Amino acid sequence: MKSSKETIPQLFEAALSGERRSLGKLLTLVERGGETADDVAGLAHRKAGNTHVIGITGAPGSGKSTLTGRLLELFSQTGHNSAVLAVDPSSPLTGGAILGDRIRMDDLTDENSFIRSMATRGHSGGLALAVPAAIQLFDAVGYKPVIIETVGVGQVEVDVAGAADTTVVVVTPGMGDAVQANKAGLLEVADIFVVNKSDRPGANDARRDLDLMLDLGHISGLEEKTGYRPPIIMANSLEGTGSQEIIEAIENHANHLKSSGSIKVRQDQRTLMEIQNRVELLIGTTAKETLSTEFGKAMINAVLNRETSPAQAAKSIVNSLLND
Ligand SMILES: Nc1nc2c(ncn2[C@@H]2O[C@H](COP(=O)(O)OP(=O)(O)OP(=O)(O)O)[C@@H](O)[C@H]2O)c(=O)[nH]1
Ligand SMILES: [Mg+2]
Repeated sequence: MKSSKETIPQLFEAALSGERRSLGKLLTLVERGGETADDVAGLAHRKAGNTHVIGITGAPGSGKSTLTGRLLELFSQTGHNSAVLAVDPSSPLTGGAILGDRIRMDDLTDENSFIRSMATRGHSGGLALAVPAAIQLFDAVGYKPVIIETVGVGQVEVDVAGAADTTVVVVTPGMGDAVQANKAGLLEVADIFVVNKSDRPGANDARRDLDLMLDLGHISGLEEKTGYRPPIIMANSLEGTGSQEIIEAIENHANHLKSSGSIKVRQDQRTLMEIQNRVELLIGTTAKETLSTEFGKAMINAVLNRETSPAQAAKSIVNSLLND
């Protein structure tokens, strides 16, 4: 009988054999962070490397979840087992929104798809570690593709987009949405643009704005280097218009990544980022711990007594860490 005492390798084996409940438990462990999460990530890493990761980002309410649901349906119809990770970086404040998301998207779940919302609970570095680990877990147990949905409003989201092989940026008609997306740095990370809610007035203007920005080279410089220009696709995700075209654009981009060799560059870059994030987190944590040791307290006092400067104290503390 299965009990709560299942070990991580047991849970992982069960998840590999398609047991959804075990996969759910492992994802919870990954989300909680700490050494247990590292153990899960370690097992997943060894079996990962086979999926295609699609990032879907855009302003709040632009229709990312609705669109994702459409893509899931189409992937499922063509025999794909796809997984969705809906990431809400601002979760401590807007926890309700992500719950709403989960309910809306769960309506669309079938046995071929796995949908999971991930909140960061505000712990430092949480998102940077938990997102790649969750992707690798989905990858390891055979989900292909893996879709990450993030709200595109800041640097964190741009970083999360960096976790994807193909990034889809969703904009909507009106109020210079494309210009806003540009300011948020989202145009540079876009491999595919979707003008969603194209049933609304101003959809053609949004398309034209994006086209102009592409012409002006505001976006990436990838075009000159590789001959790839991000396509702009009009969609109405309430009705499903444009979804098939988006899937074709994703396949086209995946083929481009393979033929140009950039897939390896992206994946290597991603691995490097993950290691770097982990190094920074480990050093940061250890440094904070050092501050409450006798040595750390003595350094703080020396600064308070103006015997040494904050910069000097910081250097001494880092040196003591490196020589440990
Ligand atoms: N008119 C119209 N409405 C749409 C379309 N796509 C989505 N919507 C609606 O827009 C609203 C927001 O859709 P979501 O899919 O939740 O948007 P989201 O980007 O996932 O939102 P957050 O995750 O909260 O940032 C919902 O009421 C959808 O029904 C579309 O193509 N046309
Ligand atoms: Mg959503």
